[in-house]
Amino acid sequence: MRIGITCYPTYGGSGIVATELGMELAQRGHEIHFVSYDNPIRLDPDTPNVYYHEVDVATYPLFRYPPYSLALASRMAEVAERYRLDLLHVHYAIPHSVSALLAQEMTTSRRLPFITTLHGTDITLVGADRSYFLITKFSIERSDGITTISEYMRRRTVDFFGVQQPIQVIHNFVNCSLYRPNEEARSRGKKRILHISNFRPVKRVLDCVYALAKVREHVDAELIMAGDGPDRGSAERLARELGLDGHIRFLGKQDHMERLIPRMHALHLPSELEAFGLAALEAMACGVPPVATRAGGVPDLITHGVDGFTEPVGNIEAQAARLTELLSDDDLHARIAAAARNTAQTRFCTDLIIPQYEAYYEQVCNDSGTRRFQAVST
Ligand code: GMT
Repeated sequence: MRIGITCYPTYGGSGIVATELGMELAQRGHEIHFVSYDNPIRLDPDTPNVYYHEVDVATYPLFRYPPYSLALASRMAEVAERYRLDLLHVHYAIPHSVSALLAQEMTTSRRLPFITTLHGTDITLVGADRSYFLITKFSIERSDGITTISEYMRRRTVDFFGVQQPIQVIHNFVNCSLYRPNEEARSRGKKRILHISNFRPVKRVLDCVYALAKVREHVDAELIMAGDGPDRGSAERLARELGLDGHIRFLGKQDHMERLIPRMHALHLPSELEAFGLAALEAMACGVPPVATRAGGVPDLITHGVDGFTEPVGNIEAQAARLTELLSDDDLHARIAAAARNTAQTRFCTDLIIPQYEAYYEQVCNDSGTRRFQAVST
């Protein structure tokens, strides 16, 4: 198939999933066209069958807010015509599904179906905001196919937006050959706790710092903070105030998580809400046990006490206790690490999930052909 993919190209789970999906599909022989304002991170430009089409957003003195959504729609329609795309697949509802809807209207030679994948904050934060509620609902309902990444997100979208169309749950995935344990790398140096995020308030990054203070009462551990975003400054300040600055490293944005994660002993994900928790899945594939919050779609991924731990949001005491156990009890660590790797391999590995997207694409294209036929014949 020839597929157009649009996502946020910057650091963030939805862009990562979209990029890796595109590259996996390309390896399976599909022709993939990324349409976005920048080269998506993690996109290997050397991948055969992958093309990137940049969206130029012209400015004009009248434009207080340059209309990216329109420039995107225009580029999507142009790419769809020129490369005879079979469908568009957009990640993160706003504004991508609105642009896809416009591109569909602009494509007159045939019906161009589009699929929207809902990732989390597009529903829970942005879509819930009064300014975007109606347009989010409208563009979801007008999508030819809707997928989301956890059962929690499916329920939440149905309950909150009253969407009647079926929403297909296709979980996030991980490449288990790339993300794999490295015992040798883990055996060197101190015990290390990893946090990965875009440091937005929903990630509760300060909880990582407070938890480290508690863990260090028992274990000489350090905290590695990967990523960047609005709350990085306050996390750095708190680390200084608590006298922990020598024990926390802020790495900023990282391109090669598959190299960093296997060197860690635990992952801490204390989010207020997490639609799925891709960072936890990547850690699990590397045999790094996650300590996360029992929030949103996380229980779709982590079975408490089996392949990781989930504790209540904001209960730093309980989260720190789990981290301490993992860092001080080698048998427990080995058991959870093996189970985590097993979960990634048997439930969320690319070989299991990518075919689900392929089957869904076929289904949507077939349904959309039927719909077009019905429209023509009535
Ligand atoms: O919050 C992020 O990490 C970014 C955000 C996004 O939409 O870019 O991530 C969401 O999508 C990820 C990939 O599907 C999920 O794994 C994250 O759980 C989800 N984040 C939230 O719901 C807060």
